[in-house]
Amino acid sequence: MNDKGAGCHPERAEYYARLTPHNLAPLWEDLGNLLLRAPKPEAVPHVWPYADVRPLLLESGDLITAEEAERRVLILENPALTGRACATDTLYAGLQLILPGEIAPAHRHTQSALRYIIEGSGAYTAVDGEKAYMEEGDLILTPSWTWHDHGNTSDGPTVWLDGLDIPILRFMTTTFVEHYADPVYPETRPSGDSLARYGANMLPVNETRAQTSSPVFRYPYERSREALEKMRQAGGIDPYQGHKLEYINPATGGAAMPTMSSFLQLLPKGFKTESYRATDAAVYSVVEGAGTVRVGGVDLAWGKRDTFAVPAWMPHVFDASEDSVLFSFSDRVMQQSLGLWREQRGNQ
Ligand code: 1HN
Repeated sequence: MNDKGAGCHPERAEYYARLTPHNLAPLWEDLGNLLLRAPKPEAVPHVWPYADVRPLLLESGDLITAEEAERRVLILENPALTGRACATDTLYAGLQLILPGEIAPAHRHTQSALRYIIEGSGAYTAVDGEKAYMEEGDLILTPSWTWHDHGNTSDGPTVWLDGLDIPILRFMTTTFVEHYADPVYPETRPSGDSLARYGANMLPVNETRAQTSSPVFRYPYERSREALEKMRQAGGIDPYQGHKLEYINPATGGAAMPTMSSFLQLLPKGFKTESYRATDAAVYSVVEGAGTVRVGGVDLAWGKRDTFAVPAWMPHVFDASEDSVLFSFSDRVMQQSLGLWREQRGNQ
């Protein structure tokens, strides 16, 4: 309560009470919550250890099929945002399970989605008629309004992290979904076609189609991991992020999708980052290694296959106790395209 407030001024309180039935409210009472000196995310830092989630996720496989569920996913709920499908204020994350022989039926939606493969080999996502076969550590995209279905023709369970811009599209009231008439969308291109055309540092000649999202659907871990290793060998390291690369749309050089940025970073054993914060919130998946992150005053320990959330504008410091590789996605590109993104290196 400030000294402008109703508490010190009974005549103002009486006036405010008469505003309410007209659906009016005095801005001056609320201005301090609307104009913040710095962002105040609702989300809190949190880690979802894979050892806790995995048995519960596998249990869901006995309760419901992928086809009945449409998508058999456990939502990673931020403890401060339960019931809202939010891992951070702006990002949705979930862990999806698909068992051998199952299919998750074709649909498309305006939300952009990314999948980061955590466990298993040989399941696939088909994107607009092209299958992308999954290996651990691969990034697979299903850009906005692309038809997609998943299948598992391998002999083991496959688990991946889903990252979607659900809270962002909900806020913009731009959510649409369509279900395909058949469970599986027809195959129109051979698997690997998009990577061949767009993923060899070349582009098809005379191609004019608009590219708001990357035409590459699968970013194989092998290649990204090798690039990080070469960076390490070359020497020099960013004190705030270690060796960090962004997944890009090769047709534009920009982020792979318009609302979510995605990254892979290598933190060598014993490396501790300097304090860093930015206005984008991020969800991390641990591909290799172990360590801790101190974020917004909270210490989170992480290991292989764990997922953790770093809310917006919270200073964070990574400490890698082993050679570690972290995948992450964030809302950075959306903020950047609106001219809003800020970062702060060090404790100024
Ligand atoms: C979705 O379509 C998928 O296609 C995964 O695998 C998770 C969460 C909310 C809304 C749509 C998928 C989703 C989703």
